Formats: sequence, structure tokens, C-alpha cells
Amino acid sequence: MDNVENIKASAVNVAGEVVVVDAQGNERPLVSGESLAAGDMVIVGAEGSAELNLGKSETETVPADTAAVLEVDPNTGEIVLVLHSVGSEGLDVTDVQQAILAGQDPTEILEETAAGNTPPTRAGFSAFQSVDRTAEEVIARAGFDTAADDRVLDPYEQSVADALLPPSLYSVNDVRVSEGGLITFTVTRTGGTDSESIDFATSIAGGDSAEVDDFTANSGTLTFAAGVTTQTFTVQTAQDAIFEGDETFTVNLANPTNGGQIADGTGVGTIVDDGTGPGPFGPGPGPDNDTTSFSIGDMSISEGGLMTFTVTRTGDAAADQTIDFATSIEAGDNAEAGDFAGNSGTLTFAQGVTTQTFTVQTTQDAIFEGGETFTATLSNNSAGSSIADATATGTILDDGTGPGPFNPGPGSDDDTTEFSVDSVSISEGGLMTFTVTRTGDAEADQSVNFSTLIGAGDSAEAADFTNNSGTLTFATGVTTQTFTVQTTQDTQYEDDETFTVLLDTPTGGATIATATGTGTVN
Ligand SMILES: [Ca+2]
Ligand SMILES: [Ca+2]
Ligand SMILES: [Ca+2]
Ligand SMILES: [Ca+2]
Repeated sequence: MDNVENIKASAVNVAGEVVVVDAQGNERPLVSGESLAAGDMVIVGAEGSAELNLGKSETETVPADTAAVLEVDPNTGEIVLVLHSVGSEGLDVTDVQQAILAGQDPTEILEETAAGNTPPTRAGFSAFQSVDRTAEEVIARAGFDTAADDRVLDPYEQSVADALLPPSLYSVNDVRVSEGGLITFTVTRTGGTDSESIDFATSIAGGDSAEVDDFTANSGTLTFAAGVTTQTFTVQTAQDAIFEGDETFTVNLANPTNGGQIADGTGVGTIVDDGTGPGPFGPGPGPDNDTTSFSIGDMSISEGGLMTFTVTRTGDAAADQTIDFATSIEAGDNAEAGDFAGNSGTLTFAQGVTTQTFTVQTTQDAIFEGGETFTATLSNNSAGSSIADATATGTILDDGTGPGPFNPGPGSDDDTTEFSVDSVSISEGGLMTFTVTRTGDAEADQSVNFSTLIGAGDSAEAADFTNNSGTLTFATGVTTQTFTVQTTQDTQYEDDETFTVLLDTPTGGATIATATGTGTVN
């Protein structure tokens, strides 16, 4: 017992709601000019302030929303203020009184922070120097017995202390997982330190996209032992091979015990099957990727036929997926606009459908054009899919090698042309004219070589005619061309003399129907 009674303090100026709880737990309003003693707790309300004279050169002010205990610094013997921010919750004076009567050090009711001479601000509390002190010391200086056995208000001790602690606040997080993975939700408790529990449950809430088969529902109670701040629970997601996009479900917290409160009671579980989810997950390497892939195959058909392109989807999707197609003549293609009827549109793949088709009608004519190509292109595929092969070549065949169906018509189309040469007889000394005929027409020039020769069965001799050879070119629409061979006049009598004319090396897809003719000199 030092000279506590000799240390005097007083209220200089009091504004707003200010009360004093003395060391005996008695409450009274504080008014300007009133004396204060060590052990008094000054509680200033939200709008108030209390300017105090602590026997120093300058006064000190207890600001709004603050509680302060007048206390003797055992090192200096000076009176100091131990300050505590009350905050928006306020401070229940009755609780303070009961705590004091239950033997609790009033400075431990508050956060232990000592003020210097400068009136503190809330933000500055943490900068103040802490003063080491025990409950026995302070209460002894306050002038009454501190022996706990003498207290008659033991029933308050536990409940009051608890009431002054902040309640537990619970939150649950959001979790994203690869499909098939085990989701672990974490429930965090802040504030509470006792053994408490809270319930959790999964559900499919409004706005959620998951279905009951997408995860295994779970619910239960999480118990937080004293000092434990986090607990977890898991939800198993279901693996499949169908693209569903992000699917969500909800977890909710409920029924916290011991006055606990829920700060964030809703967590979202997101199941990802597009390869962007986290991994690894067990079993399996993760991340899961159920996205689909589209491809289109090349196609050829006989001219005039209806060409059917097949678009293949690898993988399946829960919702319809679409992809656009269009035909065009690209660089490198040799078809022309008239060779087929362009087509474009959208193909829809419902769940379970792996192929879709579209058709292109090709144009029939009698002109040999060889293989003509155009391009079919895929684009604008649905989300959750990719295009593995976006282009196909359509080839129109008119050389008799193309496949059916042929519409209209019976089968493979053949527009190839044929060359033939005729045989000519003339009197010795005459100029023979051989005619080469092309059967059919072609889009581009075609040519064929001709030459003369004396074959195994021929009777002419070299001197009987003048060899000729060359190339005949057939433009589009031209069906015949000619070449000549000059025969030799002599004075000897001879039987008919023969030689051979020969066609070879046709170009432009043409063939030779009759390769040889006979020149006969009478
Ligand atoms: Ca999957
Ligand atoms: Ca899936
Ligand atoms: Ca044709
Ligand atoms: Ca043709």
C-alpha cells in the first residue's frame, strides 16, 4: 500500500456520456470538477470526451469510444491512463462492474495499453508503451482485498469473462477443382478460443449448375477444439467423359454453438472439366479435360454427284454444341463457281451425337476438266470444343474413277476424250491428208503427237514418202486436226505401198482410241 490516497486526479472538462466505475464496482456519472482515484475506470461514450488533470503539467483527454483506468506506475509512482478502444460495440458498464466485483483486474478487462502525456488517438494505441503489472498490484493499490476466496460473486466469473470476449466468427471458402477431384473446403474460425462446433451441408442452390450426380452430397458437424482455428470437410466430385463446362454447387454453414456467428456461411464448389482446373487429383493425374474436338474429312465424288461431307466430334457434351461450315474456292483450288453449288450453315451436335453431315451438289457436264477441287471450312465452334481439322478438300472427278452416288445418273462419270487417226489412200505422188479426231471436249488445250514410220507389215520404202511428225493441239471445242504426208512419184511399177501413221503422247487427260492409220500409195 503506497500513498495511493495521496495521488489525486480530477475531471477538468466532461462532455457527452461519461461514467466512472470505481475499484469497488460502483458506477456514477462523471461531471466536470469531480475527483478521481487510482483504480477508477472512466468510460467515454460515442459522442463524449473527458479531459483529466492527473497532477501533471498538462491535462490528458480520454476520447470518445474509449475506456481508461487510472493506475499508478510502480516504477515512477505517477498516475497513468490505461486506455482501450471500446469500438462500435460499446462497453457494458454492468459487465465491467461485475468483472471488477468478480476480482478481475479492470486493466485486463481492457486491452493493456498505457498512455503517455499526449491524449491518445485510436490509431495510435499500438504505439503506446506497455506497462507490466499484475491484478494483485493494481487492486491492492486500489485499497481492497484481492483474495479470490473472499469474492462472493464466483457465478459471474466465467460467464462475464466470456461475454467480454468477441464471439467466434466462421467463414467457409470457395474451391475450384478438376472433375473427379476431392474438394476440400476449409472453415475458418476467428475470435473464439473455446471448444465449439458448427454444422455444414452441401446443396444445389438457385443459380448452381451442378446436378445431383456431379458430386456426393456431404453434411455434418465440425468441432473446433480450444485453440483450433480451421477445420475442413471434403466433397467428392464425379468423373465422366462428357463436357459440361463449369458446374457449381453450394456449401452452407449453420448452427454455430456457444454464441458463434457466421461471417461468410456460403461457399461455392466449382467443378471444372475443360483442362483449366487444378491438379493433380486422385486418382489420376489431372487436370480433367472433357472438351470436344471437331474434324472434317476430305471427299471426292463423280461429277454430278451429291458430295456428302462428314464432320466428326471427338468427345461428348451435355449441352448442344454447334459448328459452322462453308464451302469456298481457295488459293490452290481449281474448281470454278459453276462446278458446284456452294453451301454453308450450322451443324448441331446434341448429346451423344458424334457425326453430322452436309452436302454439296456438283455440276454435271460433258467437258473433261480433270479433278477439280474446292474447300469446305469449319468455324465458329461452341465453347468447350476445339477444331482439330478445320478444312477439307472436295474433289470432283470426271475421268471415270470417281465414286458414287451419282445424282442424277447411274454411276461414275467419264468425260475423258479420245484421239483417233484415219487411214488414207492416194495415187503415187499425191499429198496425203490424215485426220485426227478428238471424241469429247476438254476445258483446256489437249495435244497429241503424230509421226510416220514403216512398220513390220508395211511394204513402202523410205523413198516412197516423206516422213512427217509433229504435235496437234486441240483447243476447247475443236474436234479434228490434220497433218499431211507427201508421196513420191517414180517411174517404176510397184504394187500398193503402205506405211504407218502413229499417234502417241496425248496430253490433258486424253487417251488414244485408234493409235495407228495406214497410208497407202496406189
Ligand atoms: Ca471428365
Ligand atoms: Ca465432365
Ligand atoms: Ca460429266
Ligand atoms: Ca466434266
